Amino acid sequence: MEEELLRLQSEAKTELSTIIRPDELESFRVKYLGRKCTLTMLMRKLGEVSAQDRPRLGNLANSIKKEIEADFLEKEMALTQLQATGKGESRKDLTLPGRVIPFGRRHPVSQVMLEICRIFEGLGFAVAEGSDVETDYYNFEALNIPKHHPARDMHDTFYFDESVLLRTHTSPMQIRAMEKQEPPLRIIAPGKVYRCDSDITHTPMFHQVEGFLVDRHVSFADLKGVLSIFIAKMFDSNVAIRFRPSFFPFTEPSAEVDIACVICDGKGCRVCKQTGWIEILGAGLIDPEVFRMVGYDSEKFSGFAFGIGAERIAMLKYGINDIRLYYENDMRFLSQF
Ligand code: 2U9
Repeated sequence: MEEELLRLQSEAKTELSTIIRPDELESFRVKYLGRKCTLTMLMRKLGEVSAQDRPRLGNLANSIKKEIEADFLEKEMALTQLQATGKGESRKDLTLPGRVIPFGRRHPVSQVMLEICRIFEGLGFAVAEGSDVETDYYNFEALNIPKHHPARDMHDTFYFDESVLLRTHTSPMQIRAMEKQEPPLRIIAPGKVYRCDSDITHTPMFHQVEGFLVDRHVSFADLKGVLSIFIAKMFDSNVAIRFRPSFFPFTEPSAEVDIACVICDGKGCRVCKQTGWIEILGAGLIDPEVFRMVGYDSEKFSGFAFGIGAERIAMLKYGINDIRLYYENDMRFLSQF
């Protein structure tokens, strides 16, 4: 009997420790302290044990019963307290609808960047990414932007020190690519760029996708062909395009590319300043001086390059008139895209 009593004591302790709900506690009470419980049955059998052992076993049975009763009461109080503070298992309402997990989405500028990259990847261009922090050499010198050029002014460029800066375009990537590889090369460089500028059409940080192609016998006609395909895929396949002469230190000849205004269809409106045209990118044939800096022979090779401002393309695509809206993190604005 002693063995049975001790086993019961240990079983009761273990079972009580796992109880977390009031209904489990009631089952425990019936099992270990009820009128027909094992302990009561054992106590009733005390009359059958020898007179010598009876007092000892009787005392043991009584102390086990008291211990189980005390542990039971302690657990009951603990569960009542948990219920009152709302932390108890019984406070869980399993009929409540599940929590809705909000799904994020890509920022409109990221969407446009990806779309631009996909179009050029489809034309055989490989993506190259690099650091936002650059040196004066890769950002300016190697791109034929001499020491006294206005673009190098503190008012246009964020400097860390004399020769380390935040890149003002993704072109340094392309210089590095040319330093590593011989032509033919077809690369696009997407990424963040930084300029000291802020108004409704400029933010100090914006996104560019620049691209270039170098091979033998590359001409302006190749540039026109590639950019026409890009514009047809990005905008309407029938949109009118025009190339206007321009100047960039790293391309010669250079051009700015316009499309017929997507708002008024070329008729003239406030967005296109009544011209019927909207500028969407800059481009040109790579200046032989840039080739010289990377050790390419400009007698053998020629190439074209272009630069696209992603925010500008997104503004045109989505009819947005203030670039700063992209960076205010207003969910009412961003969740529309
Ligand atoms: C190398 C050589 C030439 C990249 C080019 C432009 C013209 C251009 C602007 C578009 C909108 C900058 O973001 S923007 O303000 N870019 O007009 N970019 S040609 O020419 C290169 C690049 C790399 C080695």
